[in-house]
Amino acid sequence: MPAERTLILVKPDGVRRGLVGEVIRRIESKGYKIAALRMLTADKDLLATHYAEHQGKPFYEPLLEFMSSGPIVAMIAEGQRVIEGFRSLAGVTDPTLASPGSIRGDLARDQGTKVVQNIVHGSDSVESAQREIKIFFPNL
Ligand code: IDP
Ligand code: MG
Repeated sequence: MPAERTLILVKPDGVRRGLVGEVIRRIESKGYKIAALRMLTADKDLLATHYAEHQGKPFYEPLLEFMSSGPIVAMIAEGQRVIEGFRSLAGVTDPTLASPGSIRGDLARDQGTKVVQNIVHGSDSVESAQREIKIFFPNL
């Protein structure tokens, strides 16, 4: 079977705290391949496309504000079942509840902000992965 691909972001909190290497280490140690990688500061138009499903939610504007607040690192990771595999490495959305051993469980906590700052994004389905990879890597 051809390997699956997912879109992973190290969010501005992860970059600010110097955790890019730690996130990549966990992805590579698990055995997934980094197929592409770039650093960028995302503008709100790009983020509105990426987070379209959350438009209208109370944390939507804070989410765009936070995600455009500094550089992020975008990656394509590859491997069998990498979409669910990375979601498992990342842990659940709320870092207070994310299991110890996961990226969010080990490296993030509630900061009392309107939007949860939780270090990483990972696509949640094959359809989302294809859509999100096109946004951050239009040529791949
Ligand atoms: P996910 O990143 O675990 O897939 P989503 O539900 O897709 O979670 O939400 C996107 C991002 O929006 C989350 O990673 C988090 O930063 C933020 N977020 C999600 N739900 C809430 C919430 O209830 N309050 C504050 N921020 C949230
Ligand atoms: Mg999501």
